[in-house]
Amino acid sequence: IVIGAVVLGLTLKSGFESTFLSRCEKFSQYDCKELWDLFQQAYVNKDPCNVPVEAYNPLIAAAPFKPQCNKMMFWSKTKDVVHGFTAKRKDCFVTLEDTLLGSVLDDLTWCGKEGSKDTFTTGCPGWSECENNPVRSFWICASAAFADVACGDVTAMLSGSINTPFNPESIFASVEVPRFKSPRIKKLDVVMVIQKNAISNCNHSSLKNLMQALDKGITYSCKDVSKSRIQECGAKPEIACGACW
Ligand code: ZNA
Repeated sequence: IVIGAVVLGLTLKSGFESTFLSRCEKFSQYDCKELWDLFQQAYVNKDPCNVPVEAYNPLIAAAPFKPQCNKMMFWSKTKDVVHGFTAKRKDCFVTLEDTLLGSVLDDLTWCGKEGSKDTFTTGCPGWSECENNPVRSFWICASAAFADVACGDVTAMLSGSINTPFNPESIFASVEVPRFKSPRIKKLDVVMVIQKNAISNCNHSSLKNLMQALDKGITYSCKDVSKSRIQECGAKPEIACGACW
């Protein structure tokens, strides 16, 4: 069958391409085949340690993020809590992973190889193995574009279970916060996720750095909120978004 397909000039879809297209097709109004082609052009036939952030600009231009003022949610080291919440309360917040490109590529690994037209899902460089790897460059490019359209009051969920809740190395600190501009953004509401094992909270010194990094004119607030309260708000649609914490 494979030989027959090749003779006929057809190409078989890889599992990765099928996942990309089926996740994409949940969003109507986009040409998913065109997005797949633009996506591949960023990394296919390239050294997987030499894919710059800008390689994904054409893809993002074809499926731009739309501003959703007062609903945009950022996060760092709180992925599971955030998505557990936003999965149920789409009325309250949207994360990058709720957008077309974010949801299509969330939790996937991919890379190309010099001299090959294929997409690989194994043997790809790890997140910090080399800086310009295809996965890291995509998330930096997408995070920058998502932060560029943020407006009104934005929310960020940070973790009270780590030593440095606002870590300068994180994408949140290095890519997203520097793009928050007044007067487009009025306020940053930090939600510190507090679990039993908490070792930091809104008083942590790294949050002073966050305050200082904010564009003049953006108001800052921080609230310590237990993980159970966040989950309760996720489970009870009758709680108004503004009353969650
Ligand atoms: N959905 C994603 O996989 C993803 C999303 C990856 C990277 C960034 N984002 C954006 S940026 C997201 O929408 C948040 O608004 C921002 C979070 O980035 P962060 O501040 O760097 O937070 P984080 O928890 O350290 O990293 C976020 C995700 O990046 C993780 O869940 C991993 O998928 C990946 N990641 C980050 N650092 C590493 C890593 N994967 C492997 N090794 C690492 N050292």
